[in-house]
Order: sequence, then structure tokens, then C-alpha cells
Amino acid sequence: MNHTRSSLLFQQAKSSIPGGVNSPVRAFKSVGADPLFIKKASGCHIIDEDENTYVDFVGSWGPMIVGHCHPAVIAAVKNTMESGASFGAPTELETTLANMVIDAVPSIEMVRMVSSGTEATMSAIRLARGFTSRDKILKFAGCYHGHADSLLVKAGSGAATFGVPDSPGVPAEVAKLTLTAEYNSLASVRKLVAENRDSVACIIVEPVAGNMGTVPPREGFLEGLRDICTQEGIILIFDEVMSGFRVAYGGAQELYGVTPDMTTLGKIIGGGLPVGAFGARREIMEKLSPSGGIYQAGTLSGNPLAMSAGIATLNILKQPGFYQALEDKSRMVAEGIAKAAKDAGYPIYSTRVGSMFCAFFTKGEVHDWPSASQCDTKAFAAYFLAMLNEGIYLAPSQFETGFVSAAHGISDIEKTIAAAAKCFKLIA
Ligand code: KE4
Repeated sequence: MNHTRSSLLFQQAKSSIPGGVNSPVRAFKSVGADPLFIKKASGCHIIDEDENTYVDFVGSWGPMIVGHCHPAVIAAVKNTMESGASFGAPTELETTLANMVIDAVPSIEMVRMVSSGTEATMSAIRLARGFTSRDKILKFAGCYHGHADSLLVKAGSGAATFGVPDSPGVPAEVAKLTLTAEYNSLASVRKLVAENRDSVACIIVEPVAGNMGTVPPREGFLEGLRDICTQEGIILIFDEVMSGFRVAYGGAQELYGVTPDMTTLGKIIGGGLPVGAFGARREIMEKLSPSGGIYQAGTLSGNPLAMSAGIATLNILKQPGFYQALEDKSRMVAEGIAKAAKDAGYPIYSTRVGSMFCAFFTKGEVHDWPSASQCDTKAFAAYFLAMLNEGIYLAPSQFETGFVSAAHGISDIEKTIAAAAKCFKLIA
């Protein structure tokens, strides 16, 4: 495939934008190639600046669950645009989307809109700290919750229970307040909570981990976190920025039947426009300014355009049979790729939760970051580039999740599986 124009545009972008991109994962660094510059998209297809067409399994990293350029979403945004993009004043659209979220997620009695997942998790942590008057937070290795300082932290080396910065620019004093446990390990959580009794404000977890590849919660893991938080007075935050409205209309908390104290959302509820949100029971949310003293704000929070795109998207998701049809297609994709690998004699560990899926290039199983990090990222890169050449656009990193949309058709899925069969043979 010819990528001449994309490469030219990438060179130009690099002189104006750090790394040529506005978000690092887009740079294709981990697969050792220049990124594609996308010209347009429709349904499950994206078209790059060299007029190459691909079956898209990135879907803007999750938002595009109904497919690109869905007519109902376009119509809603166009209609709102003609009345004004943003006023910096309340609109009925914000209450409409808030009530749709509240109706969908029973643990949420009130919700605050923001403009990104990062803002949602950053604000949720501040609210948890303010509500509990505790300073420490606990997260999990391999989980990503956006780029707020407190969340760009990794486990301290050796026996140190406190965190150390995972990026320059994060003050050590801030990182020390973040504890890091192992995903799917309740023992690691219990140890840290015991060593920091009465000082942990919240545990924030991706109920389905999607940022180290797709790693499902082991049976009892989420229930165990719920019990620990209830016993210890810790706020349990489900970061459902990726899983919310993705794995079920009510998110992972509906799928697994575990109720968090607070939920963060994003991606799908914006329908491709910038939206994040965080919600909880009333007694927690009412602590937020201006009803309470915990400050949080945003110029474009709840802006009419993004609200319209979100409302239109959720109205499509609410239609009977939406998730069952998506489940059937997603199973076909993941099982087809896994069979292609097996038939080629190439070992992968395949995971899927709903329409989130991943092929781990490892002989072992993957249940946490230590096991995920054993993957052969060079082999993944070769597979990724071979699939790209076959017109299949996967997430450009072993440690990301693939997304199936309602717009993926059987022919697109069959093309993907055939391409995988060819590509696994190529790299085997
Ligand atoms: P944003 O600030 O990127 O809107 O959301 C941060 C975030 C929070 N929580 C979870 C569970 C997330 O997956 C994300 C963002 N996800 C990545 C995909 N791995 C966004 C892609 C990117 O960084 O460009």
C-alpha cells in the first residue's frame, strides 16, 4: 500500500506538533512505522490520505461504537450547531444526557460532565479525597486512567509501598500518595490497605482493563474490591471511560453485578466529540462546587454539540438487540483471529469482553501487567504492519484494545479473519 502522503504530512506535522501527534499512541512508535493520516471515515471503514481503505478496529479508541458518520449523530450535531456550539451557560441538553446516564447506571444518582476521561478521573479522585478527608489513592499496574499527575505513577521499587513518578514532571511528593497494586490480585490490595490503614481515599480500577491489552477481571476480583472498600470506608471508583456503554448499556458494573461508589465515563457518551463524566450517589456528588466545597469546573463542560452527539449515540445503543448483535460479531472476530493463529501454529493468548478484544503475543496466559509485559512486541509489530497491508487497521500497540462496532459487517469480519490467517503464517 502507498503511504506517501501520510508520511509527508507526518514530516510536516512534526515541525509544528510534538512528535507530530496530539496524543502519543497515534504516532505508531511501538510498531516502528509512520502513522496514517486519516482523511475520512464511514461505518467501520477509515480512508487515509493516500485513499487506502481499512476495516477500523480502533474506532477512535472506543467512542465510535455505532460506526463513523452515523446519520443520526450527524443530524443531531448539525441541528445543534445551527443554534450555537457553546454558550458557557446551562442547556437542557446537559440534563437530558445526565438523565440518560443516570437511567443507564443505577449506582449513579448525579453526574457532572467534563471534556475528557482524564478530567473525569482527576476530578473523581479529588472528590473522593474531599469526601473521605484522606489523601492516598490506590491504582493498579497496567491500568491507565488518563494523564493527571496522581495517576502517572508506578509502584515504588522494592518494598517501598509508595509510588514513584511514571513521567518526568510529576513531583515525587505527589507520586508518594499513589499506591500501586497488581490487577486481579486481592492479596496485593489487602497488603497495601493494611499498611496504609485509614489513609486511602479511593481505589480506582478499570473493571475491564483495556490499557495493557484487554484483561478481564478474574472471578471474585471486583467483588473483593467492593468488600475491601466497604469494610475500610474507601471509595471504589470504576473507571468506565472505556467499558462504559461498551460492554453493556450499564457498563461493566451491570455485566459483573458489582456496584462501585463512583463511576467515570467518557468516549462513547460523547459519540466522538470531547466528553467525560463522573457520577456517584447524591451524598457524594453534592459535595461538588457549587453545591459543596470541592471545586471542579470547565469552560466546555456539557457543551451542546458534545451533548447532542452523546444523546444521539445512546439512543441508538438503547435499541433492543443492539448489544446481542454486537456480541455475536465480536465473538466471530476474536474467535476467528484466535483460530487463524492456532492453524498457523503461532501461539497467542486471546481475550475478549463484549466488543473489546485483544491478541496477546505470548505463550502464557495474561491476567495482569507482569504477564502482559512478557509479550513479544516485535512479533506484534510485524503482525500489525502485515494486517495494515491487508487493509485491517488494528490498535498500533500490543498494550491496547480492539473495538468492534455495530457497523462491522460479516464481510468485513471475514476479510479480517482471512487477513489474520495470511499474516500469522507470514510471521510464524
Ligand atoms: P482521555 O483523557 O484520553 O479522554 O481518557 C483517559 C482514559 C481514562 N480511563 C481509561 C480507562 C482510558 O482508556 C482512557 C484513555 N484511553 C486511551 C486508549 N488506551 C486513549 C487513547 C489516547 O491516549 O490517545
